[in-house]
Amino acid sequence: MPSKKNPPKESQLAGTQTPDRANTNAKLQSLEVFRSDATGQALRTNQGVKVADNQNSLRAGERGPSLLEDFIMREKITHFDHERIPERIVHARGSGAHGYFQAYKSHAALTKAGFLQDPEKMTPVFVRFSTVQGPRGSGDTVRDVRGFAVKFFTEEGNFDLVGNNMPVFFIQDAIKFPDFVHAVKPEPHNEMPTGGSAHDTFWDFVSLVPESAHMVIWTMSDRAIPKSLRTMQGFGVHTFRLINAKGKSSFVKFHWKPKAGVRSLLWDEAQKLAGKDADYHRRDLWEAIETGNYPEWEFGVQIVAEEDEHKFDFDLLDPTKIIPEELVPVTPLGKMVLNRNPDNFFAETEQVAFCPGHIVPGIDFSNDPLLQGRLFSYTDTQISRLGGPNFHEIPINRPLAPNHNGQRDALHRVTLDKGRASYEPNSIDGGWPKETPAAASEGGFESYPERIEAHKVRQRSPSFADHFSQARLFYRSMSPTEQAHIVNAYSFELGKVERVDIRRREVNEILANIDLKLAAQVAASLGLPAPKKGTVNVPELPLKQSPALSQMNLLSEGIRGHKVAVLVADGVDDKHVDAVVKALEAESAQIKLLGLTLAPVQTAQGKLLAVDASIEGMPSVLFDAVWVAAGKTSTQALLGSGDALHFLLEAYKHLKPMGLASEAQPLLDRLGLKSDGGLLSGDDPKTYKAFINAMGKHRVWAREGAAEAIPA
Ligand code: HDD
Repeated sequence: MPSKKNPPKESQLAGTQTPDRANTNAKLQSLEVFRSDATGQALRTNQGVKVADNQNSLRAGERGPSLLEDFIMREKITHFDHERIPERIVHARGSGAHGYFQAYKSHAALTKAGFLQDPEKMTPVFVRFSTVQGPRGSGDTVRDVRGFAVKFFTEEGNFDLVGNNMPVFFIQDAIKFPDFVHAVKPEPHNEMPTGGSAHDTFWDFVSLVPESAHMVIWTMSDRAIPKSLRTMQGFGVHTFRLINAKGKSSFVKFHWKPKAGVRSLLWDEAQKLAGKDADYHRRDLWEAIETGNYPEWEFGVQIVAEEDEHKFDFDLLDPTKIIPEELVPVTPLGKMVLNRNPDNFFAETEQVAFCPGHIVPGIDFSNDPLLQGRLFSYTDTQISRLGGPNFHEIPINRPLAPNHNGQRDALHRVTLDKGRASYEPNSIDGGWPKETPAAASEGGFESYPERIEAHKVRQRSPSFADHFSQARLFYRSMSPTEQAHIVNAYSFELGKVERVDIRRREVNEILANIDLKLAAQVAASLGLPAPKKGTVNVPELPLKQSPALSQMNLLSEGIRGHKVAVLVADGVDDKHVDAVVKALEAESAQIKLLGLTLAPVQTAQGKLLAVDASIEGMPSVLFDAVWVAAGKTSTQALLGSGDALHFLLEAYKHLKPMGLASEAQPLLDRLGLKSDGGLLSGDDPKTYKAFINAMGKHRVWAREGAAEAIPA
């Protein structure tokens, strides 16, 4: 099993490595001069005084009162009293990682951005994934949008791509963001629910705001319960511009495609995980990096020539619309690999400050009114969250590019600016720092000189008016299984809404406009009449389905990083365990041996076999698949364990591939489970292969009907 002690061979890390990775990592880290290592150092106060006693405060006599003069205790407690900073108003719960970006080749024809010119160049990145609704301590597996924010530390300055794992958004104009967030957040009177949207204020808002329909159906789909952070797509959402050295601009949409494929949890699994391991996604990301199974994404763009801006049946500036990949395929630009965990969660993941307004020459904004508002909001929020306008000096936010200018002072200023002239132009300091011309060879930033001739108005363009046709496209592009999950999600969420008029409005005025069958199914589960027709005319799109939207088409090759539980007990056949583990390790799966307790298992051959965890300690929801090893006695032991039987039944119910040695058949008999395409028994390499193939399909979807009949 790959572990920190036993990392996979370089050759197993297909596609993620370059020969000089270690050097590059060392080089990138050496740029971060702020990392502090206390190894071998004396304990001192913040003023540098060595501390002799960190156990006892200063007092008048052993049993006497504490003394105010105890500067050591006062300093320590004062600092502690102020350890918390305000959490992010949205996206408070997050997990971060370092890595690098590397272009596949030069993309000079498309953009002059330096980090996209040279395939040899590795640009450091820091990524923060997040949920949106819940506070810092909320569960990872709630139904929610996931933030996907990437900070590229390019030589020309920081570029932040602050995206989500869904390609659209709830609203079309930033002025509505506080309304939306107030509606989705826990309700103000009782601060419930934590981490979810299944409550009245959210559904009240979205049922009154039809522009949210497309994004809401994404959040009711399996995309909102990702299996892990490394199995999510990422999207820049808005249309941006890329500009080449000749000044030619193209519209682009940014995409991240995970090497590990796009996979999701089942809803029952997600809910259980929120209790069994609230840090499920954070832990998965951390462990994947620690064991050398580096998450990787392909970075790409959909490119629309300037002159084609108006050739679509939607507006490129409308953030509630995708450009279907069938119309404009994604052009791959490079890859991102996450290969280093933070040293300090607070200093890095909590203090990192993203802003969509952080761009570099060769990239520019579009006039998307949601993006335009974001350009203001992020810097503004950091001022209260991170305590002033110097947050760019916090180590995790510092650009690797130099950043000299005339900005001075303010709270927590760290830089010690030398010289007398903090203004420009100046003659006193030789005129420095000076402007740089915008020519590509020079590198000064220049905004794209878009011609604008317009009235100053508060108006939405009529080209933003269709709110349903793409929601419909999404629904109709889903497999029947995915559609069923969407019906269940709407039913569950609306079922939690107390007010019947809100439920009815969502069904009649939103869902009926997306798809009448969807509306009828949700209505049935809510005990409402099925709507006969929609409330608006929804344009029929020439594109009836977009296969690129269905996760069924987005699985990875192979099972690298999939987690497999191998159940063992006293009397297990250790040769069989070896053979299974070898077969799975050859595919770079991550294997855990689970016993009835943490005690080593006595094998049939008389050896002691160490286990990784107990069956009770690592429930089946933590795994992608399960194998039961051979052994007559061990099977008897498992048959006598309620935990083991529950583990298997739950794995079956969650449609997980299961493999059992022939001798373990009595377990299936006891549970009344029938073999299927993903429930296999046998002891030969052919069975292992079939098991691995079933894992490659992620779940045994054909089992869904049989599994539903089993009590949860
Ligand atoms: Fe936002 C955080 C993504 C619209 C205002 N947003 C934040 C984060 C992500 C996004 C990933 C967390 C960054 C991190 O990890 O620190 N936000 C989006 C996307 C949007 C979007 C993809 C639409 C396409 N956001 C949006 C609007 C506004 C904001 C319209 C305000 C007008 N977002 C914020 C914020 C946050 C934030 C309040 C909270 C913490 C922070 O910025 O740094 O300013």
